Order: sequence, then structure tokens, then C-alpha cells
Amino acid sequence: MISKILVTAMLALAVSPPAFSEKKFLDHTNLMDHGDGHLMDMDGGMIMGQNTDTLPGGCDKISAIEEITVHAGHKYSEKFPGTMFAFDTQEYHFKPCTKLTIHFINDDNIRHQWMMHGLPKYLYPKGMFHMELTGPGKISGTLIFPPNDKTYLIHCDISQHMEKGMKGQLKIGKGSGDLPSIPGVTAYVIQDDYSDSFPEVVAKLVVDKSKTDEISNGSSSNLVMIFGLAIGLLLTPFLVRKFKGLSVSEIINTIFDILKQLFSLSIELITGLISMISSNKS
Ligand SMILES: [Cu+2]
Repeated sequence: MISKILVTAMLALAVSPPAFSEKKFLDHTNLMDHGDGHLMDMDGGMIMGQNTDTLPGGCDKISAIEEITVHAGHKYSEKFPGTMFAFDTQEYHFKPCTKLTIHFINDDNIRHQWMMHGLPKYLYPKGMFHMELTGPGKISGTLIFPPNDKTYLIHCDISQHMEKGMKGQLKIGKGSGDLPSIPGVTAYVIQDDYSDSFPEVVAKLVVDKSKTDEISNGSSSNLVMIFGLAIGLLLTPFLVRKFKGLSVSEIINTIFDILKQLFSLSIELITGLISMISSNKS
């Protein structure tokens, strides 16, 4: 009976429209204007801070009219080890007072943004120019740059996309220096280092397997657990110092590693105990 139900369910899945298939590429040309440079449609396309005609203060005229096409997607991160997302371009240069149209293309089945911060707030609400697509597609937005030399951060603000590589820098005129951790452009603030991936102090926490065997062969495994807990408590101040300066995600990763080690250790102890009891009985 159950096997019949299973076979029917599998057949139904096989012939049904593919629920997880690729989304269709959408060209977002029909945007509704909500005023203040905010445009959007019902298919997940959005522009904030669109400015096609207002000259920023200090610009006598539009100095240049430029157009660029920017791709966003997982595949562009492949050349940057340790990243997951990227734009196809990480650095842009434009003259002050340039009118720029960006054709933003999302190559992924997930949401991406091309977001620029630090623009004058009298002209750009929240000092931001922002384009967004919730799936594969194309959207085009325009803005006019202010006259001063400045380096702007470009990023995707979807959770962890920037941290995982989706960012760049845009320089107006001479710019105002370089931003850190721009993939392929500037040095990472925290460089991934796989040469010694297990911190010393954490390594001390992992009780040597031979020692564990010695102790558990001796008497009670509970003693080992208490011993382990005591070590953990004693090491806490050291760990706090060790974690100083690390990002939250790095700390969580380290804690997970410790927990993983502790978990496998307790499993070992329990199996040891069970085999001890069963050998006593027999
Ligand atoms: Cu993104």
C-alpha cells in the first residue's frame, strides 16, 4: 500500500510543472513612477534615487553622458576565492557631474541589488541610488554625480551578499582613496588564512584521543566530562581574548567547531561506556 502511494507521488512529481525550475528572464521596462525617483513594478524590479535631469549643486552642466552594463551573479565570484557572489565589475571611474545610466542585469535566480551610498541627501533620498531585481532580469536606472572627488561604495545589501563578495568602488574624479576588501582591487581587511585554521587555544580544548582512552579505561567517563567542563570554564577568558577583533560569523564558526569536537567526544564516551557495561554483563 505504502509503496503504491510512494510510486504515485513520485510519478505526480515527475509530470507536474517543475516547481524549482529556472525563473524567466524579465526585462523591467514598464516601471511605475512613485515620485522622488522611486520606480517599481509588480515583478520585483525597483529603482530608488533615479535622477535624469536635476543638476547637483556645484555642477554647471552635465560633463559627460555615460552608459554601463553591470552583471550580478554567483558565477562572477568564481575568480575570487572565498566569495560567493560578485558583480562582473569591481571598480568604476567617472568624471564629476557625469550623467550615468546603469543597465543592471541579474544572472541569478535570487534577489540582487546595485546600491550606492553617500550621495547628497538634498537630491537623493537617504543619500542612496539603488536598483534591485528579485530574479533574473534587466533594469535600467539613471543618476547624475556630484562635482566632488569621492569614492563611493557599491554593494548588494541582501543579507551576507556584500560580505560574500558582492561589492565594488566607484570613483568620481580622483576619488577619495580606496575602500578595503574590494575583490580583486584592494587588500582584504581579514584575509582568509587556511594555513592554521584551528586556533591554538581551541586546539587545547580538544582532548587528545589517547588521553581520553587512558582516562575512560581507568574509571568513570563522567570524570572526563567534568574535567572537560572545567577546562572549558578555565579557558573562557582566553577564548574571549582570542575572539577579540574577529567578526561575529568567525566567532560563531569557531564555536561551532568546538561544539562539533565536543559532540563527537561525548559520542565516543557514551559508546565506550555502553561497551564497558555490556562486556561487564557478559
Ligand atoms: Cu545580492
